[in-house]
Amino acid sequence: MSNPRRINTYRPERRAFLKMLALMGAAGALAGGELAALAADVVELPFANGARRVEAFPQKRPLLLLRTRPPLLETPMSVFNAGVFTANDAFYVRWHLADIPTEIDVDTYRVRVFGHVASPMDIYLSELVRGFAPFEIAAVNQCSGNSRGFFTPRVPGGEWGNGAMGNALWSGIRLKDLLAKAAPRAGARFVRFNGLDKGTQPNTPDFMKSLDIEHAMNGEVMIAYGMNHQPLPMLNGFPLRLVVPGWFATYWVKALTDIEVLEHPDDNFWMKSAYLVPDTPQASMKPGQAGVKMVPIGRMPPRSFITSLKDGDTVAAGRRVAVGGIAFGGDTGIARVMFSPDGGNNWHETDLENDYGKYSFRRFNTSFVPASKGDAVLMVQAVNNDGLAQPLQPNWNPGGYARNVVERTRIRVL
Ligand SMILES: Nc1nc2c(c(=O)[nH]1)N[C@H]1C(S)=C(S)[C@@H](COP(=O)(O)O)O[C@H]1N2
Ligand SMILES: [Mo]
Repeated sequence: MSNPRRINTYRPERRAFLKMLALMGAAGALAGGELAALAADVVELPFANGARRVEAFPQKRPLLLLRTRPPLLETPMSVFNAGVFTANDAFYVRWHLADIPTEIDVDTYRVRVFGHVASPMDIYLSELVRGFAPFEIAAVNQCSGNSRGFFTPRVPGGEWGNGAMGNALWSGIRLKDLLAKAAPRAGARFVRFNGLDKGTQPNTPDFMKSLDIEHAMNGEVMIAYGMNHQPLPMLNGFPLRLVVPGWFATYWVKALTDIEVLEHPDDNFWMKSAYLVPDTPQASMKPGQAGVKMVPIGRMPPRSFITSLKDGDTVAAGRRVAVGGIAFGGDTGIARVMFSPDGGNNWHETDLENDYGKYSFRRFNTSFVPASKGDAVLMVQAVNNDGLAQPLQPNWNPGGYARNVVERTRIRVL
């Protein structure tokens, strides 16, 4: 078993990070390697085989370890109670292929724009950072398989709890501006993205994702070099990653090096065979159901989570209890978050905090007075600005994707 702390060498990583910070023109001191110790070295997620060791990887505080190589690291739910933006060192990590970048030379790193364009180009980091108008957006990065561990019947894949998500302020440039410079030719239909990571076997399909050209050019899809005003952590795609606001993170290609304009649909493995969901409401089907049309996963539905209380917490009968949490609308903003203190019998609307834009987490607050002693089930339901509400029943699909059922927090009233 390899030592996870050794997958990355400390010095080159730090030097590259500082160079990138200088390139971004960021001022001020670095928040130096703060390791917020968690109480336990093992966390129990509430499903079968849910025990997770807690491990610190480079530039990361201890996170829930699902797999070492390539790393799958989950953010503990307590982090989401600390603020509306997820700290970079607590942000979850997901890679598919074992050969991930561990060192970057900021001076020689280049992005290639090629394919069905009039002016193919190779662009250095410094040109990309300085040569285009800066752009910023707050957006939730959520793995398609977030919460897969709760699927019943279970499905194969990374058995995440609810922590394969995070919210950051992304800074960089609009993809549209870079593509315009390369001048897509008539007939351009898709844009495919590839990063530095590779499989260890010659026949492992390289991880590539693509978007419709209209989507790629919508002025919101961006190439980010900053995450919460710091360079991206190496494990989150340093020095550049794609950000596709409102869409599942599978499209948010990390360590981005290749942007290829295509005239035809992309039939590479990661588009054609992986990350498909039923073309049904809530991407839901019955286990074993035949003849279901499958389509590439895309935009996110709304979700919400109580973060101020967790399963098993105790409160006092007759005393007002504050309840707070986070919600996001998916590909549009949050209209409201409803709260039920009694397993769904009564509901009331919560107060929403600051709005950081329609793709961001939004904090909500409310309170209730538990009348009687015993077990209580607290529920929250987000409704987005398209009128889409979280379902009361869980959806199911064989990939374990896009779970967004109304969550339940079970507490005890003493
Ligand atoms: N180059 C590259 N980019 C990638 C991936 C990958 O395996 N390789 N995985 C994608 C998936 S499925 C997810 S969920 C997100 C995870 O982003 P994070 O590790 O920054 O949290 O990265 C996406 N971008
Ligand atoms: Mo993912």
